[in-house]
Amino acid sequence: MIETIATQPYDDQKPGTSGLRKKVAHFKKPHYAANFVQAIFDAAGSSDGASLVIGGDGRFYNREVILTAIRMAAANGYGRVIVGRDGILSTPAASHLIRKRGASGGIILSASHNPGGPKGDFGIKYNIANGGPAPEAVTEAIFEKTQTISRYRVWTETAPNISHVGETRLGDMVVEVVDPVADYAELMETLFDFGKIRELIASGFTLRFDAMHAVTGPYAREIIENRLGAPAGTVINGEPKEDFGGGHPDPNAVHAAGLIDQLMAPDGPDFGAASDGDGDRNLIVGKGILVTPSDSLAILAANAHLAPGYAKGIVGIARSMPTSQAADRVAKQRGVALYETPTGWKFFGTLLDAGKVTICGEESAGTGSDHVREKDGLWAVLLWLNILAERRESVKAVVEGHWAEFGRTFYQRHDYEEIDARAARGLMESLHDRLASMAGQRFGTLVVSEADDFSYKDPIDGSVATGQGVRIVFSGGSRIVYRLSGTGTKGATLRVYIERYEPDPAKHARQTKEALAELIDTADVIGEIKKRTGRSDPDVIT
Ligand code: VG1
Ligand code: CO
Repeated sequence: MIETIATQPYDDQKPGTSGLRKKVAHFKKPHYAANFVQAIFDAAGSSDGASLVIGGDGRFYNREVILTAIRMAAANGYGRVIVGRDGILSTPAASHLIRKRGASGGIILSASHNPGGPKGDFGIKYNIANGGPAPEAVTEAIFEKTQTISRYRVWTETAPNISHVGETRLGDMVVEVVDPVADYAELMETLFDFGKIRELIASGFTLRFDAMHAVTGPYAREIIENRLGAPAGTVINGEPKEDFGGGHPDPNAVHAAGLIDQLMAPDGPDFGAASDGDGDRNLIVGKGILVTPSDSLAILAANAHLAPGYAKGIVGIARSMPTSQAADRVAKQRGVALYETPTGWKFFGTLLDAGKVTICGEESAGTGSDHVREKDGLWAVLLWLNILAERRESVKAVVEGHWAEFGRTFYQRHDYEEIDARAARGLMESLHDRLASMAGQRFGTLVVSEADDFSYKDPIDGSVATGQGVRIVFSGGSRIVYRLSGTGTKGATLRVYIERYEPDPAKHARQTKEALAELIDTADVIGEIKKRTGRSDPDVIT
């Protein structure tokens, strides 16, 4: 039976870069999650008999919200929900299921790389029928609905057990529980030469995959250990836990330091990788070398044709604006298009759907292709392995060879986390105020050639996104970019992105922080970071 529950709007349900993210305690306020789910259904349009995919990264509170969402879907006219067993679906696996099953959309419960557990974060994200994150027009419509909501609909009876694969019913709706890994693993087999990678591993190539106690554990075990024959134990921290084992499932130099240390040891493995909470990010480490995500994007784009799924070559590359321009050089040399979009995967969807690009990436450790409409951590790992299996060179040799051919783009991102929100806004406003007078100004040896606030007009649907980050470009092409994060749940996070191109191979072996020293100092001078935030150093450097 359909029950209608009276509720009141919350004023803070505006989705950020990737869905709605708040502390668990915030999500547990009366009707908070239900309000947002109803707003999704109201904004998504007709659900009559449609299919909906539901899954999440297994974090604390996942199951409760999934069971509520199933009951709400039944009361809102959906014909079928497709749920990962135990509520588990990685973000890329959910994207694939939506596409494969022709669902009208999907609800992904995740706060991605943010910590979990009762004191951690929770999140809800809506993906549309193409499998990708809802574009801004849809997230805006959802937000509008949350502001006027007065009731939501829920099926009275409890949702069926989601721990067993199979079909049951709730009212008129079919509840189909699926193996979260099977379809995804099958898709990977169509893109990559599993036989070649198996041979590489059998030849003594050693690897480590750190699942960080997050969602990719079962996926990586099935694919890397079972199907590719890596020895048991290759996947570490492979048991998904509600609080990610107390860790922070962000595969970067700070939170994956243990894995990186192993790879820096002379007797360590040949290849290391890690993924984040919901499985869409990737970290790639070779013996003695950490591959920056921007370089990884460029290298994958340059070598993708070595994998069967991309043997015909790529048609174009898209990267988010703050991502380094290393990929641009590959696009230019290969004669394919390069698109620069705002931060967040939702901006790649139209380009992928229109067949304008094959590979997309962000500096935040996200890489993916037209196989789904999300970034995909394990996909990036498998593409790397396929390339290594073809080239039979070390990661270090591949990276250094790439720099020798295309030049090296030194790159760092500095994050200042949980800073005072007013101070952060003041910093950005002050930058805006000075933009017009910036060109021509000199800072040490650096001269500003252009300065703007990035805005983007989608070349396919014409939609416009403004205020996407302040860019300061210097003559010679070095850049500093400032923007505020749209995924944090406490205070504000300032991200400062710094890059410099170095064509001279004799200078490629320099340490990044030395190569960028003058730009790093200038970032503080122009941004007035210390003065305005009281912070002398970033919390995280990636
Ligand atoms: C961050 C990253 C962005 C990424 C987003 C979602 O956003 O910078 O590149 O798309 O997280 O990734 P922001 O607004 O905090 O800079 V995930 O893996 O958290 O879904
Ligand atoms: Co993620």
